[in-house]
Amino acid sequence: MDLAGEAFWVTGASRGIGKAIAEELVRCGARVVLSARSAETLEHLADALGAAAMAVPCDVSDPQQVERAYRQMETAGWQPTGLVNNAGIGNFQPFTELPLEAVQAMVAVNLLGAMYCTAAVLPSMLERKQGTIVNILSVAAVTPFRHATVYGATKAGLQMFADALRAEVRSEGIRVINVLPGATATDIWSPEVLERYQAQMMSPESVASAVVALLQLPADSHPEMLILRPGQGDL
Ligand code: NJP
Repeated sequence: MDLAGEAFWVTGASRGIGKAIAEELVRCGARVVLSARSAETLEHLADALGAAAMAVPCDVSDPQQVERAYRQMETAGWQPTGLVNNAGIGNFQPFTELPLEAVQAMVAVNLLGAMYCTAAVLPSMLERKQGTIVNILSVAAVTPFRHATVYGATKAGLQMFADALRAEVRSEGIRVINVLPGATATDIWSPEVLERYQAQMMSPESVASAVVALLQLPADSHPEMLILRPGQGDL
């Protein structure tokens, strides 16, 4: 699919995998709406990307903010033809040491946030009978890891949401694509973990190029799931 003329809403675009996806999309001719909570960082990135990018800050865990952000895009004539549900947080501790607030935050951002954004974009996609929703999940959705109980549960939950949604909307011309990356060198990891393992991790640019390659497949194909692990496998 030719990405020129497409406009993708990328959540969690201020850094890491989301930023790399936004940059790669622009490089391939698409426009991007950048969302995350850090407004200033987003503005800088939008400036760097030029006329192809617009910053719309929003906290995806707040349904009112998501709705407002979507209306802002529509009003500005940047109605997205694609959504990349990338915003995510991870708190990797033994379950018994995980504060309740951390549990709630992971569910609110990783699972509910993606559902709120999907709910915002779907009606107009259904009307146009065209659209693409990409979910950046995790290998933790399909592989159990110690200290990733709740994180893995949010990703597995979103995976089933997305799979069931695909069954509902694929006949309406909407593609739902799940990407399950393994360890990638971003700020989701603590500086200690990065220092020790970064050499064994993928770069955010590698993940981004895989995501955008899927988006460029012919419109008559529907990639459903990609598992992308580092060359040497999981850490
Ligand atoms: O993480 P990081 P990644 N509302 O921390 C934003 C998955 N993944 O790029 O709001 C809106 O560098 C945050 O911006 P800000 C992972 O689960 C990764 O690694 O300004 N946005 C930032 O832009 C996640 O789904 C690995 O703080 C919110 C971005 O999210 C995706 O990849 C492995 C937000 C996070 O950037 C990107 O993660 C894997 C909110 N409430 C899956 N909260 C990996 N890196 O190894 C945060 O299996 N953000």
